[in-house]
Amino acid sequence: MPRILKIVVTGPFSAGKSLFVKTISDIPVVSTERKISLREKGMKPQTTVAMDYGRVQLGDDVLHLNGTPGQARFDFMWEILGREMHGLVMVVDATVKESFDDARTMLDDMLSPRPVPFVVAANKQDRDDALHPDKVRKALALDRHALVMPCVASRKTSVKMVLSQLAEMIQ
Ligand SMILES: Nc1nc2c(ncn2[C@@H]2O[C@H](COP(=O)(O)OP(=O)(O)OP(=O)(O)O)[C@@H](O)[C@H]2O)c(=O)[nH]1
Ligand SMILES: [Mg+2]
Repeated sequence: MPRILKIVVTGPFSAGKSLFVKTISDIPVVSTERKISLREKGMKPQTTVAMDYGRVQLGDDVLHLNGTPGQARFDFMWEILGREMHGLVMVVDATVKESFDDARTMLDDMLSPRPVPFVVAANKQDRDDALHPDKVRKALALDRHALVMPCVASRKTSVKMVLSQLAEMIQ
């Protein structure tokens, strides 16, 4: 049966959420990126302030991808974007351990009103300093049944793998 699934792509600041949605979307992504104010040296130029929207067909399923902002000052959007979702992707930057506490808090906040299937994407696995997905699972204190997958958000095959697994978990 063809399904239309609402998938939320969330995670801490700069984890790779926008790139994840852009890489896989069949349509040009609707994004709300704005210049970062008070940018520190080496920091990326833009951040998501409201949402990313993309769409992809995977087999029979059409996935509507709703990317959230990562910064807590835009957290009013998390509740709006989380409404009626079927599944959640938690993107974490596996090279930034300091972001794992934020990721765990976001995961609990998003799932407690509506427990849906989720996958953690241990992103930036193309970098030497990326933690192995099992280490990410441990750091996030997730139980052993939680699915934590390696991810490189710039690679379509990698993003597709994460989303296909999630779609399979959705009844
Ligand atoms: N090497 C590497 N860089 C990545 C990967 N995914 C994202 N990036 C880079 O990480 C930075 C952040 O990516 P974004 O897609 O803007 O992250 P975001 O989670 O949407 O960030 P916010 O919306 O600001 O919270 C960008 O410079 C990306 O190019 C990856 O898998 N590997
Ligand atoms: Mg973004």
